[in-house]
Amino acid sequence: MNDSSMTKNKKLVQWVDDMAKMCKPEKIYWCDGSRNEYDSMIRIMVDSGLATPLNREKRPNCFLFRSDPSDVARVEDRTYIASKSRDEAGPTNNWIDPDELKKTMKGLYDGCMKGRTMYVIPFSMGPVGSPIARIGIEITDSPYVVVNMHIMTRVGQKVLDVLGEDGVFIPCLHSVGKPLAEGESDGSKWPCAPIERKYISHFPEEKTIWSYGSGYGGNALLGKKCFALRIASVMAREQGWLAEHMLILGITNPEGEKRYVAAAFPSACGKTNLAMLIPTIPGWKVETVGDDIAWMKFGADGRLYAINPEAGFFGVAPGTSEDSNYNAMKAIEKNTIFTNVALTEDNDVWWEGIGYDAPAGRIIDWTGNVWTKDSGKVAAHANSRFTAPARQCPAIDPDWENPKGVPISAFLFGGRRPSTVPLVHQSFNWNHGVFLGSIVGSEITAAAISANIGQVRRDPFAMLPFCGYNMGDYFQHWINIGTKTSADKLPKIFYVNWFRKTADGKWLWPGYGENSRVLKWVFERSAGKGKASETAIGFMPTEDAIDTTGLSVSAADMKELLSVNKEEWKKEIEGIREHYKKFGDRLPAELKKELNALEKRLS
Ligand code: O2Y
Ligand code: MN
Repeated sequence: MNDSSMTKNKKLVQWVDDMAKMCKPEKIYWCDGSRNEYDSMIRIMVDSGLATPLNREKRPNCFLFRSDPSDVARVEDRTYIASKSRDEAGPTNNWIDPDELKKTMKGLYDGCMKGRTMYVIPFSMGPVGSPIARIGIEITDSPYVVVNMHIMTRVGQKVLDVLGEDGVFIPCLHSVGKPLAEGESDGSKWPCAPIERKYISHFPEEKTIWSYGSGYGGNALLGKKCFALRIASVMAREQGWLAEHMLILGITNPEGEKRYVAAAFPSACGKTNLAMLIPTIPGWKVETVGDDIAWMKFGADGRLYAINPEAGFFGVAPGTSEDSNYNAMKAIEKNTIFTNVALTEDNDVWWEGIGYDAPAGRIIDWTGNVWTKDSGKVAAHANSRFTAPARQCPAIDPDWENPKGVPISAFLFGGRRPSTVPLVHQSFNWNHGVFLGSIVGSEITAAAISANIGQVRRDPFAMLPFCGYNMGDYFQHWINIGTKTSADKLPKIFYVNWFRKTADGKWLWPGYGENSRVLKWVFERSAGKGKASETAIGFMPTEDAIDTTGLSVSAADMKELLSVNKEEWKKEIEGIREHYKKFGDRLPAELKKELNALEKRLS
């Protein structure tokens, strides 16, 4: 079958027809999501040389891809929010007039799929049929995107069945932007367009996504950042729910009581590691619901329930090891796609920070060249990735696919802050918690941007690259959510900082599994227990409130980790005022009030 007879949804059939007329593919193929389909798609790419099968004993059903060196990551400066007015996109987004952008992109899309197959991928973000889930249809000319979407989302006929004759879907159009001439083929070359012709475009009023020119990650797997965050954040605001850049984990105490926590950290702050953490405190267990995105709606009981809209992990490889993330290493032992990592002589994968030296024998780096340790280059690209089914994570939560979602007891916010921000503090109430989310940021440490070293790059709610509308209105939406239920039913809000350093630059906190000690306090506080004292910045654990049994952090360092330096916080206030200025009159009055109150408490 694998054609439009798979659906009776007239709007869908019409849209596919319209897009085919514009893109002019050689063939159209409707994806059924079957194992057979995945295997044959992989086979096509192995035969062309784009995919390398890995060692069958060590990594069954695993494949390696190498992208074009110009197409290795999300391209934020080519990502657009094309709302009707610039103001609606707000000061933190790239805005282009939607008519102008469509005109440019239609010119690029015209005939862009010549010589290629147009794949139609019906996908569900969230368990199929869940009241929190939503449906998207991605049209793409990339078989690499098809196989990744198989892992990252739920694909196929079952989705079309739920969509029915007049169900609503988010149209997601994607092309690698490399039409083929008569008789031409890609061979082993990764197809994409040059940077100035890449466009990752969002039309929030139409709830439509158009992506052109990149085949990589968040630029091309449109269910992830484009739909589940940028477009979903707009839908969530309109419909009274939350679409957040948050991991979701379940934590169980030795008595068997369980609570769920959702946590937002800027990209590259260790969300996947925290989501899969193995506690160092005896008797405690952490289980994973998701590592990147949470969709949350109020349940009939007035609590917020979260689903992970994704079905897989698109995790960064470098730095992932059995020490940093044992569960991730287990999850990627089979049925996994690797992109831009290094290849060992026995056809296994390797990357910097995998926990052991590169094995003897020939190593091929992510560019396809022979690599040696003394080359001065990395073998795996810094943004190389694994795409692995979430069900393969040994710590996957039994309720990770519960269509109702899981009830959230606590939100964590955090970033990389070598100074000022303590290991953990809790907001006084909801609005103060929204204030904490709005000031999330990481300190700039890279030598390359030395002029800004020590300055905080604000990434409110870790949503800076992912909020599909004016960030000031997004803050207001969070404030409004707090009025929809009673305070006791709202998640408690915390700010954590695993990255505090001594004056001479040494980490004060060991991180990884030891973060469970902080989660334990969060668990207790959200249960109305746990010892805390009131400080100028929020509730802080009393000296004996964090379980330090067996922890190799000195009492002095613990004191430093939990200290509040008023002078540093006064400087922080100046930075927050500067950050808030950007939002003009869209900044909620509630947040101005919180900032003034903090200033007063510090004086
Ligand atoms: O470069 C990309 O396309 C990947 S970025 C990414 C991937 C998984 C989870 N989060 C992110 C992110 O940038 O936040
Ligand atoms: Mn992310």
